[in-house]
This record gives sequence, C-alpha cells and structure tokens, in this order.
Amino acid sequence: MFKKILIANRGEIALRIQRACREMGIKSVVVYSEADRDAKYVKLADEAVCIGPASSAQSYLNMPAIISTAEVTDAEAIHPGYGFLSENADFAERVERSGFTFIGPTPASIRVMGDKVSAKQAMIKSGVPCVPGSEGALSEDPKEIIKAARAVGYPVIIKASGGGGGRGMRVVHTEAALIHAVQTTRAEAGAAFGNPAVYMEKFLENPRHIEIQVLADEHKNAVWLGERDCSMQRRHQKILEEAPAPGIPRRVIERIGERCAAACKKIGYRGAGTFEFLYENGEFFFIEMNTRVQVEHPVTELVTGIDIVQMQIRIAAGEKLPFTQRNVQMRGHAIECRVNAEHPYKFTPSPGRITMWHPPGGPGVRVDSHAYTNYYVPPNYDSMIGKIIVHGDTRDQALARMRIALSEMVVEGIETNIPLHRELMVDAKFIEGGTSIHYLEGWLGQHKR
Ligand code: MV4
Repeated sequence: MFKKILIANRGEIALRIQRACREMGIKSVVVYSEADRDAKYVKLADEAVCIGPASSAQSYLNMPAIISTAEVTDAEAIHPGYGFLSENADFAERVERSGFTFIGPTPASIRVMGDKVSAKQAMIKSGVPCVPGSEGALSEDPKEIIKAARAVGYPVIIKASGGGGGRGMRVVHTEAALIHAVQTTRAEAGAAFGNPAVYMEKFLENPRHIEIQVLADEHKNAVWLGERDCSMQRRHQKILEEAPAPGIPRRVIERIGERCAAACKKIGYRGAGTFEFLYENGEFFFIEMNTRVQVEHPVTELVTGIDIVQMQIRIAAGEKLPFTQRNVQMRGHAIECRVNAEHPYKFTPSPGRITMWHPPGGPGVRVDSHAYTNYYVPPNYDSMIGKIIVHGDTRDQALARMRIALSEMVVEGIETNIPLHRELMVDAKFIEGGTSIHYLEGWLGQHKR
C-alpha cells in the first residue's frame, strides 16, 4: 500500500480523500491555491503545499506544479477527486510517466469515455443498451444526415462528441431545422472542445437520470454497487440524489447493473466509474460514462456500506476487490442534499464569510463539508460547500431524517440553498418519488418569489 498520497483537489472532496487516507494509515499531501490558504483540510493535512494563485488554471489545473509537488514531497500516488484534472487523460498519462500512480482508470479508458462517440461504441460492443441514434459520428453530407434523422425519428438531439455533462447539445424537431442545427453544433464543438465531431440520438422527452456505480480492479473483477437517481437538477447541476431509485423494479436494475459490470471486464476498466443512463418507460439507455469519483458517491456508500474512496486507493495499489457481487448487499435508503453558497431561488453565487455553521447530527446523518464557523467561501470556485447525506431503513425514514437534518442546520453570513431543500423535502411529487429531469425547473417556474 502507498505510504503517501497527494490530493490534487480542494473543498469537501479533498477532506473526504484525506479522511480515507488517514483511516488506511496513509500520509496525505494537499496542494492548495492562495484562496484556500485557510481551509480546514489544509491545516489538517500531514503536509500542504501552495501551488499558485486563486485562479484554477494556475493552481488546481496546473499539471507541472502538481507533479513537482508530488516529487518534492515523496508522494507515491495522486488522487484527482472530481472536476479539475480528474478526467484529463493527458494528466493521468503525465502522472504515470513521472513515476507516480494515478488513482483512477488508465489514460486509455479516460480517453475512450471522454470521447462520447467512442464511449457509445464501446458500450454497444459490450452489450450496454444505448439511446438509438447515428452509428458513430455524423457524416458531413446533408443527405446522409437527413437519412440518419429519418431512421431515428424526430425529435432528435445533436450532441458534440467532445462534450458531455450537458455541454454542446441541440434538440431538433423538424427536418427543416436539421442541417443548420448540425452545422451550428459542429462549429460550437470545434471552438469549445477542439473537436467538431457530432452524433445524433433520439431525443427522449421526459426521462429520469439514473446512474450505476461500478468498481473494477486490475485482476478482471468488477462489481456494480446499485444505482443513484440524480434526476433532481437545474441546468445540468444536480441538487439532490438518492439511492435506490424509487419505483424501478429490482429485476430491471439488476439486469442493467450486471451489464455494466460485464462491460467493465470487457473494456478492461479499472477503478471507480459511473454509467449514466436515461430511464424512460421502463427502459434504460446509456448516455455517458464518468471515470471519476462523483459528488454523490456517499449515497451509495450509505446503502452498501462500502467506502468507495478507499476502494479507489486499494485498486490503484493493485489490490483485488475484497468482495464479490454476492457480498454487495443494498440496505435501506439514502438521500443527499448538496449545500451551495447561492441564493436559494435566484441561484446567484453567495461567497463570503460564514459567521455561523451548525451542521446537523443524529442517527443516519452524515455531513461531508470543509466549512466551519468563520470559514470564508472564496468566489473563485464551485458554489458547493458541503453535502448532507442521510440513511434510513426506508425512503420515508430517510426523508424524515433529512427534514430534521435540514431543520437543524444553521448557516449564517452567506446565503445557501437550504431553504430550497426544505421545500423539496415536503413536496408531494418528490415524496411520491420518480420525478423526471425536468421536474425541478418546472417546479421553480411555479414557485417564483
Ligand atoms: C439526452 C436527453 C434526451 N435525449 N439525450 C444532458 C446531459 C448529458 N449528460 C446528456 N443530457 C441529455 N441527453 C437524449 N437522447 C436529455 C438530456 C438532458 C439531461 C440528462 C440528464 C440529466 C439532466 C438533463 C437535463 C436536460 C437534458
């Protein structure tokens, strides 16, 4: 096992990785920007090195600074967390070429999944059901494009192969609008991602966003750890997640989960990963794969009892998964609310000094946050300052525990989205379960204030 790991991230996930290291008896080094000088996890770290100014480009995205910090501190491995360099294949490659272990998949896997056309092709080959659409990237020939859309049937969606996470997409309802939409998406994709390739899919009008968590080791073992329902989102930003997904029959989930684990073996996947699906009318359709640990990993940890971050580290060290699929048991229900420093209904960022921070507690309540009373939320990064995660024997118990947790939580000095979460936890449709990816935006339109 590693003796020392460098954490190439900030905020709550830097603290989460640090805790995993400590529990495993591994020393950790954190890199931080000038804006994160006073962060608690920086003080708690065994070692901390300032690698640049607040701007991410000069700090958390600064590959030479991160790798040379690993060199001078004698770290053996680098954990990238989520965001920043976590899904950058060039970074993973440079880490490995410099003689360190990248805690994540191989650069080749990251590259395949980063290109959405090649990701989909890998899934089709591995038996994972995908959204019907163009076979590979779209042709430049207008006749071919029209033919493809007629075969798929309108409405269709044009997506950039270099995009993902909601960037570079356009819905097309009629043949008259098709060619212009393809050309515009292509031009935008070339400018934004340096890759003009686009592909076409049938546009699903009202799906849910369900994802499957997997873990795979270097010894051809792969397991799936259940699903998460991440449908509650606004502008591609998830605001809460839960596991299991309400109302989906177990046998349907099991079929898709087994396909995901089998696909990991087929493509030689290593590490933690997430298969993203759209779920509509009882069917799953693969859209993308994430090759990192995700913000919402704690809901899976609470229902499976498996520490995903520790597993990432053990897998990177070459260990075998310490359990098989039969040993993975789902118990109860978990819900996560993301706490953001933002106006609860206008969503404008609200950085600044937190004058009071009282996190909730009690049975089945977990808070993952780097915040504390007197912590200054810097304006330079994502507005998420923590997550409240609850577990219960049933969804009703988890809901009750989340309501209590949210009622106990006090944050003063900045605005947060906690009032929005309090309202959603008593919303009849959310309580019923199974709302689609469009639910929150509709709800916000009707709850204007
Ligand atoms: C779709 C779709 C409908 N049909 N693909 C947006 C994020 C990216 N991961 C894929 N996205 C979508 N792809 C087809 N064929 C609708 C979305 C989508 C969405 C997906 C997941 C979560 C939130 C979303 C919000 C708007 C659109």
